[in-house]
Amino acid sequence: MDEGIDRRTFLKAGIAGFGGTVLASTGLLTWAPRSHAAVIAKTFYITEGFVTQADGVDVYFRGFSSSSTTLNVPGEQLIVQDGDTVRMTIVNTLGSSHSFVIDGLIDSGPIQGGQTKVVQFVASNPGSYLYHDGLNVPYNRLTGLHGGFAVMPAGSGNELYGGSPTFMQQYFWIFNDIDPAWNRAVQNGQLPTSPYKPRYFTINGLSGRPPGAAGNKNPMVDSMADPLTKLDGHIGDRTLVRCLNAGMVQNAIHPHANHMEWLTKNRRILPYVWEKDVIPLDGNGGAVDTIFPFDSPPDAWPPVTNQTLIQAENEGRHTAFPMHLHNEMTQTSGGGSYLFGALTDIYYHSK
Ligand SMILES: [Cu+2]
Repeated sequence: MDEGIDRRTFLKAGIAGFGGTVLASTGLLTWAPRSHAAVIAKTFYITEGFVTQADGVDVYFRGFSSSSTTLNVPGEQLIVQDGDTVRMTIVNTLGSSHSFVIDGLIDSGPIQGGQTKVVQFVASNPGSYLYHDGLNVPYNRLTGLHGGFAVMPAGSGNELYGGSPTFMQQYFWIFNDIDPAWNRAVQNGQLPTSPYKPRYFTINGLSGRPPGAAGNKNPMVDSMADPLTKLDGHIGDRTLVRCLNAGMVQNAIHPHANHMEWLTKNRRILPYVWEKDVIPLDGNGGAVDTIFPFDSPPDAWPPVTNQTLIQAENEGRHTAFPMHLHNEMTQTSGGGSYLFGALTDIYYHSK
């Protein structure tokens, strides 16, 4: 029994406190390039609480949160540029030790329960990174202590790395898979004793709700409707999607409508840009960067053009195509409820 437990505040991540408070209502990463490096200061509070899953079950999580009274799973997305000095203040409100790690950039070392640590580093190697707790691997990371970190090339607003294919907007898709028995062990300060059996699969902390289900199209709970997760664009709005996997499961990212351009794998720039309709994403911190071109879908009938989009919108209809993972288990929750898993929608809008 962890005696620290009564001192702590258990948060119920509700709807309002959950997910990217600084990003406000959208998952779009907004970015304006600068000609000079800056000092970027950010404070994260390590907090804990419960998040209601797609089948109604409350599951224990810990997160790098934006305040001591919220629970953010994943933590807020951060974007800086090459050469910036990043100063992170990590306030550990829990009784257990945690750390803040970005592989290749920073490792805070252990931060004891109740302690605060400030770490500073210079951002380099433009690309997409998972920040995560490097202690008690992989349990603390799986329990929610992770988030997305992006380094832009200095002075560039439309490249992943200097000279990369260009984009007009960018998003994170941060995947996780959750075994509540493992989270419960972390809550109790123990190591899990059961084999890993993930029951929930999330993108940016949310699962999908299929049509007809309670919460369908509620952006607070349905990843297929949440602006933190879905893609929005006009025809031609080339969209960088930074895909990171905090979970254990190997994923296969499969968008409808367009193939995606596959730029990197685990931060290595690929020698050729392949256009693929399924892109593999490794478990345990895997990373791929892709561009969804937002072309008129070549296989859609009737055709999708700006004109048909205008007409559809005038008639009150959305034009959206799903992105789902191509392994069956990830499309479920609670051990089998189909379409309550990691999927989202790609919305085409008229200009
Ligand atoms: Cu499909």
